[in-house]
Amino acid sequence: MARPITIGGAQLGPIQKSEDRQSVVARMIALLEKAHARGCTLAVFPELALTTFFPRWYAEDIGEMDIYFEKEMPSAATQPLFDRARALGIGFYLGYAELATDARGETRRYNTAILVDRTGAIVGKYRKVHLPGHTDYNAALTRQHLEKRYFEPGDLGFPVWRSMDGVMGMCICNDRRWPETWRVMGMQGVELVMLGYNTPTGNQHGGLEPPHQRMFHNHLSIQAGAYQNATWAVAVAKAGVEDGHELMGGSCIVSPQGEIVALASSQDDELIAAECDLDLCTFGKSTIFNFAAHRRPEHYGIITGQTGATPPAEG
Ligand code: CDT
Repeated sequence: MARPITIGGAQLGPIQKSEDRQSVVARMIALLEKAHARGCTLAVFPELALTTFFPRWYAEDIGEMDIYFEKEMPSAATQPLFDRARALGIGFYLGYAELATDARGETRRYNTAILVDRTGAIVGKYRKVHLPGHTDYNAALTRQHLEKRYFEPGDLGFPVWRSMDGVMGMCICNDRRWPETWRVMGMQGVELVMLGYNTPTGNQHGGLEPPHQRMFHNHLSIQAGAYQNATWAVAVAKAGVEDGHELMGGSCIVSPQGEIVALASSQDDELIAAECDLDLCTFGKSTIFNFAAHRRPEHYGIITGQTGATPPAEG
């Protein structure tokens, strides 16, 4: 039996510091209209989709960056996106910076994504676990990447949700490079992993990793994660030259066989779409990646027992 769902990857071009949320939301709604015209019932937007990628800027006082965070969702600025999506019958993944207050009344900052269903209800929330970059200003780098300064690691794990006729999971940008991200969702039977990203075209450590390799690693990570867990994946960039810094495009939709079935060709606002039959996950999940039949967890303890690698002693 087929379970097709037509999904849109709603890539955004650059968002300059000077662009306000109302303008960005208008661009996102235009992409939703295109998605609807192509028969999509689910759309994926990038990581930190509402503003410029502010972690490239250093602020001594991290509170100065709170202007880029959302205190509630939907917010006044994003309500039109929720309203239009519901009217069109499209669910969506949205990445944003979340300013939360914990049970003790303390402020928490997360790099967050939510999944909204076709009725406009928020089905689930994910907070980015693998935060790349560094905490303090580093003059040796060609560019700062201060996610570790402005966010704390997510505290929600990698949950999946049964929604919109499938088992849905989310992660964010750097998470895609970590097989653990995919496998934890794979172990919950995930059928579609949605993720947004903001990935600089150049390596901040210098020229050792040219742009073509960075794009290769982007796709390699997503294709491997999808194949090894027999899941669809939709990965969506914020791309182009943002405040003088270039972010790669390459948004893609990947099948459970690990093949790219739709690929963005620009570094601008662009909709890619594909009909994704969620039942195609069954083949991999019941054969080569039949976890119950083939996994050997008694040999995997080192993965959760430590962070750094421990090579054998020399000599
Ligand atoms: N946003 C994000 O996670 N970007 C990272 C690049 C980090 S370079 C220090 C990524 O993995 O694409």
